[in-house]
Amino acid sequence: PAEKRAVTVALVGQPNTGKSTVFNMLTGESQHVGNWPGKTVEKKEGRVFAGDKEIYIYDLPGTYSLTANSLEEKIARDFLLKEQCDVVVVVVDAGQLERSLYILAEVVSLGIPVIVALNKMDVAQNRNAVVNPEMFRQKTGLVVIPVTASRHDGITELLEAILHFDSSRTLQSDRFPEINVPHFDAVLQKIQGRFSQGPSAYWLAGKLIEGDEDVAAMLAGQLSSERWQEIQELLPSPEQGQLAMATARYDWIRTILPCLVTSKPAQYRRSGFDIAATHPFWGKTIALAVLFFGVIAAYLIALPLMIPGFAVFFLAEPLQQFLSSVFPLPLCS
Ligand SMILES: Nc1nc2c(ncn2[C@@H]2O[C@H](COP(=O)(O)OP(=O)(O)OP(=O)(O)O)[C@@H](O)[C@H]2O)c(=O)[nH]1
Ligand SMILES: [Mg+2]
Repeated sequence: PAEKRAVTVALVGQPNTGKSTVFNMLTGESQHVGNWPGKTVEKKEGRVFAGDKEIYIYDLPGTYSLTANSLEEKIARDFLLKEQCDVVVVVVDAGQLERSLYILAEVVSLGIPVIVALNKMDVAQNRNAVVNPEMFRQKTGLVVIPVTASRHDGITELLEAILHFDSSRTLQSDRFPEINVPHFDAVLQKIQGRFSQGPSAYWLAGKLIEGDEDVAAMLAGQLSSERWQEIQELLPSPEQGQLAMATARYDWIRTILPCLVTSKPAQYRRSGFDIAATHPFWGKTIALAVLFFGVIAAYLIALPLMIPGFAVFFLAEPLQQFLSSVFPLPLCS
């Protein structure tokens, strides 16, 4: 029999977007799932056979960016940088699109083929926000699969997309988040074409601008000291660089977002009572009736409660006299 070809796939995305749910549905495993961020703290491997391929799927911890701010983020980042995965599936939350696109804005510049799993489509629909996968495809040039992982919707399509992924497909650079940051192009030029493996020069340049120490240490070790010196002279302060890079990514999100989501006007169906209660005549009649019966109801409920109160009031005096006769002074005076 023909040898099975292995494909490595990483599931990446913001915390709580549904990566482990997608993973479980794809692999039949049972990774910990719950409705709060930060559940997956280690990478987890699963395997599935499809077509003539053996697909290794990695569930990674949720991460807001590819900056190693926490151990979980470092695990996700190291996996993407060091393991040569064939495809990255970025799981985005269709119900919180703006936020969950941030990591996509960074991952697309890594140079690894990306598929977008547009998850929680059911949540978006319940919020009357229609997310349009076709527009998403057009605006980003990415393969976009609408998914509702918790109901297994779209999982077969996602597996198909992974199976048939055309790795020769190149992204058009004009669809990348454009980085309008001072000296970005100059830094990029100084490192472009120097590394045949690993992340793209585009991503590395961005990380240098952000003041990423690990990337800086790696490049300092691989470039000549003169070149590294030239680069360092171009770099802004880490704070300025991080702000500029984040702004560039959010600008990209804000340009594409309005094209991806259309909000339906809330379709609220008025019931018979709503119609009567807002009617010019019947509305006021109902309000008066509620007030009138409300007052009567208040008395009806209060009276039985008041009886024990009255009883205590009238019986207090004789009771005191009785007690003082049984227990003479000083207990009861
Ligand atoms: N409504 C709805 N809920 C979903 C869907 N997919 C996942 N969920 C729920 O979203 C929550 C988060 O899912 P997880 O799979 O744990 O998310 P995760 O991305 O692995 O989270 P971390 O590991 O913490 O980063 C859980 O409560 C899931 O049941 C979906 O398609 N629709
Ligand atoms: Mg998880």
